[in-house]
Amino acid sequence: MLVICKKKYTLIAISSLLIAASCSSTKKLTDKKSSLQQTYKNIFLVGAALNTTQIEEKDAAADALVKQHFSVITPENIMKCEIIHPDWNRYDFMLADKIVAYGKKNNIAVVGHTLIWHSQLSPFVQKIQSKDSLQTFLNNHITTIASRYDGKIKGWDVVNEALEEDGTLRKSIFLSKLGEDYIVEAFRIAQKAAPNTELYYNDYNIEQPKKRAGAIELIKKIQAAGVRIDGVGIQGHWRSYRVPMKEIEESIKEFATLGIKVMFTELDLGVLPNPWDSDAADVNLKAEYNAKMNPYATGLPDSVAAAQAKSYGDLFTLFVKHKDKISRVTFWGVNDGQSWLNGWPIIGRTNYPLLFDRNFKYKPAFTTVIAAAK
Ligand code: 9MR
Repeated sequence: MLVICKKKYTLIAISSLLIAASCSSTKKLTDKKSSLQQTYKNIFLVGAALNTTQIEEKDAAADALVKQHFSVITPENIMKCEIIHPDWNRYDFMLADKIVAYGKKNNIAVVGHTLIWHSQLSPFVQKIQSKDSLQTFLNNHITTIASRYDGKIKGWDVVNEALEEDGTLRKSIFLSKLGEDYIVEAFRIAQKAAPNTELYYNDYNIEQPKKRAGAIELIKKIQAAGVRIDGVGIQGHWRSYRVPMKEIEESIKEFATLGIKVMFTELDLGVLPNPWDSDAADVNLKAEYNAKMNPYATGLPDSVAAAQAKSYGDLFTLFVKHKDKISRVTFWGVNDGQSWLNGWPIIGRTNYPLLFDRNFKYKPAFTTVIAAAK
């Protein structure tokens, strides 16, 4: 018995030591550097997209960083149609409710992503044949979800990625069945269901001139219909060695003249080559793996980390210059290992797009982003 007790106490002592060690290392991690959200407090909100593990608070290291650094969070996936609305008459709010509760508990704003998107639709939506049924879906989907969280979240990406690269409307199921007015309609329904929630249009590459012109036309159309739109989200999936600074600055200015908030909503600066030399963040694009396309599989060279830090620094300097027009900058993930860019457009690569590395350590880019605010 005595032996057992001794063992038990030894075990308790060891596990206490481990807990203490892990607490102190988490503490060290969180104490080590300035906080992004504090540094940018009077400039704009700084956010991150959270994955399911993080939303369920099963990732302690990420949790500590989120609470220290971010004033706003976006669910990376769990508010998308295929998860939140799996069947005609069935909604699953379990995880969406969790992120909203997480935000409330920690005093972090939540942005809903996304109500109407051609991708990640539930199979039942893809099978809809008639215009009337799709119109009913649009109405039910937006009304049910947006009203549930009205007054509880900051804003919604009401429509996501409705444009082609040339600025014309994307040939989606919504366009083909409902016609081009579906976008104004989506905002009209959202405005009614969520009078206390900001409403945004969100897309990638809309800093590029042709697509930007398409986005401006679309936003003007919503405004001309007397429907509310509060902001535009430029996603910001760029490559760190080729950030389109000129186009970004032009876009900030042009979108701001529409009288709406400008946001960078899915920022990540990947370091890997793109097979098509493109920034189109179309989740459906795929290419074959080959080692040449995965040059940093064993680690990020210092020179590449330094170049990325410079790009992030330059970009945030530009954002700060236009702080009167920019309301939020959100990173698409917390650490490099959790980024979607490890699996897209080529599965199995090792990318390094964010401010924290795979071990939640601060990268040089963190320092330049902090410095840009000062
Ligand atoms: O990062 C998201 C990834 O985990 C998902 O597999 C993918 C498909 O749902 O969507 C990714 O997020 C996308 C976002 O919702 C819209 N803009 C492009 C983002 C990256 O593909």
